[in-house]
Amino acid sequence: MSVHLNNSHDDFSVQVTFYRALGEVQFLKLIDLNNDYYLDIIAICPFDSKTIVLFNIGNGTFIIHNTFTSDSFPHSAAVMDVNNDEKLDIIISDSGSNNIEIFLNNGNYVFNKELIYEADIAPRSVTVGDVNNDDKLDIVVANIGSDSINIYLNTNNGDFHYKITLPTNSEPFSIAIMDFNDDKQNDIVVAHRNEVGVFYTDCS
Ligand SMILES: [Ca+2]
Ligand SMILES: [Ca+2]
Ligand SMILES: [Ca+2]
Ligand SMILES: [Ca+2]
Repeated sequence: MSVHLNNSHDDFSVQVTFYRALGEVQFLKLIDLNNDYYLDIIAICPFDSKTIVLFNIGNGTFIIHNTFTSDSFPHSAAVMDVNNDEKLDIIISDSGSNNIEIFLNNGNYVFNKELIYEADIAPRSVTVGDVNNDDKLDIVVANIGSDSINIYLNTNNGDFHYKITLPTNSEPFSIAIMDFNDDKQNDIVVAHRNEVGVFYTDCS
């Protein structure tokens, strides 16, 4: 995994490698995990079952802070404070074991697997957002193997056992949450192999 630095000519010609994976790196997420205003990197290598957390130390250098292992073929990561301790945690969709795995931040940004929720078949993409307007972030997963999404409602300070399943069109690869029709209710957008679909919140 490497970063192309923007030089003064905007040609991004300087490539700096920070991590060499055994298998392919198939997922990247940029987020400031440790509240120092520098975006950090979460990268996933499904074939190694590994997630790598690299911290940005502010001068174009990323250092590997933590790597952790999933059961089988992790494919996507989302970030939220699951247990309300004001430290961000990482949620992984593990497409080989048909689970979502929650790695809690131990306070020093070491992430340990503490919770597992069952998904349908081959959860390929995970995201978080408030889908029922209660100001608590929920977890939503796209299952490429069963043509479905699972919505895990945050029912009580980080308890996600209440699961709703919705059928989708063929092969949902990727999922995101936002309010597409400006009705103040978040909607869910799903990317399939050849199309994009939106689930609008039914306010009736
Ligand atoms: Ca940071
Ligand atoms: Ca937390
Ligand atoms: Ca919610
Ligand atoms: Ca909406």
